Amino acid sequence: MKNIFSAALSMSASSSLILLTIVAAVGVVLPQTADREGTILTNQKHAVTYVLTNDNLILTMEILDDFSDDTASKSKAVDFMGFEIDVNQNKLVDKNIDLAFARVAYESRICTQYLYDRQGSSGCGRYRSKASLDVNFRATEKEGRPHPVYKFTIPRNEILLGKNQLDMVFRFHSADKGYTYYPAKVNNPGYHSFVETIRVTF
Ligand SMILES: [Ca+2]
Ligand SMILES: [Ca+2]
Repeated sequence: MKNIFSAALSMSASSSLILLTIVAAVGVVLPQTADREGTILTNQKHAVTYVLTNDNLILTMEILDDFSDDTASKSKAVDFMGFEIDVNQNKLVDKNIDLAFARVAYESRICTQYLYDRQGSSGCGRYRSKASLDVNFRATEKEGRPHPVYKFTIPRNEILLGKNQLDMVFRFHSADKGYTYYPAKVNNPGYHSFVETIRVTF
């Protein structure tokens, strides 16, 4: 009996050792890469910055010259931001391929949509995403006075698809100042356009 017990004990100890060795080996094979940070656009009115982690792209959009808090407004006069991605990078709006991220009207939660064409989109939630949105009115490094700040957190495997770049357009709406588009408001019929985009390389 004594011998069997000690044999079992010794096997368990060597199993633990093997397990530890495997854990250590996996740690070496799959190193965690450092977060990458950058600025996509910044001027006196607006800023878009990002942090790319192993799991998420975190995009922060700020209206830097708006000091009236309309982020929770239930009227149409709301401080509002969002962006669209030309997923297949062909400058065209492609149904059920290209994506839009913004905020659900009158609520502080995220709206994720497929674009359909220049005019239309699927409606919030039809594109099932694990992305989230944090709506704030606060000071940041870029502006010391409280202002509208939207933080989008998007799983990178939903949008980067193994690539290291995105073609994007950004839309800001301030209740006081109206709409601003980046890189530009393209003069074409419709609301959605990828004729001009900002190519972000991470
Ligand atoms: Ca405002
Ligand atoms: Ca496209």
